[in-house]
Amino acid sequence: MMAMVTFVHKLPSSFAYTTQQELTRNRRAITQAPNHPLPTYKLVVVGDGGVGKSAITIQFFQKMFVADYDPTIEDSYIQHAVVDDDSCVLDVLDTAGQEEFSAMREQYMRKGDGFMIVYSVTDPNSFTNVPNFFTQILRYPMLLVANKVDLAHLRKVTEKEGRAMANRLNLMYMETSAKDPPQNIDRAFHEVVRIIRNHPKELSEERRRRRPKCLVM
Ligand SMILES: Nc1nc2c(ncn2[C@@H]2O[C@H](COP(=O)(O)OP(=O)(O)OP(=O)(O)O)[C@@H](O)[C@H]2O)c(=O)[nH]1
Ligand SMILES: [Mg+2]
Repeated sequence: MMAMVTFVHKLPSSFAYTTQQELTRNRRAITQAPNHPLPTYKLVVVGDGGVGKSAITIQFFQKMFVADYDPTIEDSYIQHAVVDDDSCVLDVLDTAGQEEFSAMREQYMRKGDGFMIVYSVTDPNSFTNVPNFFTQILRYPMLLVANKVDLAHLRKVTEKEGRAMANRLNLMYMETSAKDPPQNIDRAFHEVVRIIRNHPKELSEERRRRRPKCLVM
């Protein structure tokens, strides 16, 4: 296993952007544990409702599969991790896929250091929606995640189609299953960290500057 998990914090959903003071206090407790502060990467998990964003995130942080579907409003998780021998803090925002909870979308699209765009291979609509999430995200880096690959008999979006979409959008692609035994869950989070680490900061800034100030939908 690549991750050395030393602690997990699940922050209540209202916590992430409303009680900044508490978030800062929590983060300080984590980053001040070693003698020097660790780099913190803010990862944001986006995608349609029901594709498995929470299941993926909870499998990564708590090593368990949540079989029930409880639509998310917004949840944050913080955890120490070691990726390629380098320690860091992962601050992960599990977002709402359901439209009625999507009011915070614009804010978190601006705040992430890295994004996972998740779709379900059993849900073609979630696949069709991937480019919408792509164009809403104002910052690279991103990883395209095809989830629920354990449901082979229900699969409607092939690996070939997934890879073609990733190529078209110039994204890395990974197939996952949050169900036990999990497939590629740790690898997906670690891959986003790698993409962030390898991505020149100036490019993100440049890309953001070039974005139109308002989008006509
Ligand atoms: N078989 C299987 N089921 C999964 C997998 N990932 C998620 N599920 C199930 O799919 C349903 C929805 O998963 P969630 O993780 O809640 O979906 P979500 O993307 O967080 O949905 P919202 O919070 O509404 O955006 C749940 O019943 C999960 O148990 C997977 O990899 N395999
Ligand atoms: Mg969820």
